[in-house]
Amino acid sequence: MTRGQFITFEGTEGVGKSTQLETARSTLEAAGVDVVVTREPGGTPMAEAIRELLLAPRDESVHSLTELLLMFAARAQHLHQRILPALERGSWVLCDRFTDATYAYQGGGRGVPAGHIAVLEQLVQGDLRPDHVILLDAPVDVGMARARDRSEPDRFEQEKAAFFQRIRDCYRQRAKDQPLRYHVVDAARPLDEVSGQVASLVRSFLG
Ligand code: Z5A
Repeated sequence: MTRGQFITFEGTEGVGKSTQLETARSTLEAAGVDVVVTREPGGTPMAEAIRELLLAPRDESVHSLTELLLMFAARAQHLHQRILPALERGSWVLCDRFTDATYAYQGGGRGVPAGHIAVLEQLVQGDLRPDHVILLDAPVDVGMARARDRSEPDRFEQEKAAFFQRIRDCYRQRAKDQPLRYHVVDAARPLDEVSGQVASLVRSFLG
């Protein structure tokens, strides 16, 4: 049995990750691939409960290490209960965010040293890294405007534009540093163009 591929979707809020995950799912299913779609934080009942803890707006200020450890607690559960079993049975896993989001949000956004994140990454994941990271990149105000129409902002969405700018800068730097793993898509383009680019990228992963 050949191991499935692990593909993650990243970017600042509202850039279209959920939308493009569906493009990737339908492209792969049309090619006969068994696909598992999931998200972080979340993906199992317990990890979804941790997601609720993380996203709930609260009066108490949340320490950056508390946030970091909860992200990896949810990830350990998700990885071992859901992602690894799916990859091992040959399914492809499409995940809305993964550890690259931790480097961008907790690292770039909150200022946690990358070395601390790397220690937890190795502890929780061993050598597992996404095979491909699709970075949907758009100016912060474009994503914020797209996300604005939704319900009450969560704890992350309450942050200011400067926080999301640091996150975007961090993602773009990581894409420059890891050009084989990262695929940058201009997410400010009209929806049909972005979907077309994501579909052809995903087809190229089929080999
Ligand atoms: N987080 C973290 O801090 N550390 C971590 O390690 C992880 C996560 C894993 C929850 O993530 C929060 O967790 C997140 C980071 C943190 N906080 N923030 N911000 P999330 O992924 O669930 O939340 P999100 O980033 O806010 O995702 P989102 O708002 O759901 O956005 P999206 O999935 O990228 O966008 P969308 O729902 O596909 O599209 C938004 C709207 O734009 C929708 O109406 C679309 O129809 C429209 N759209 C999409 N593409 C286009 C184009 N090209 N043109 C026009 N309109 C478009």
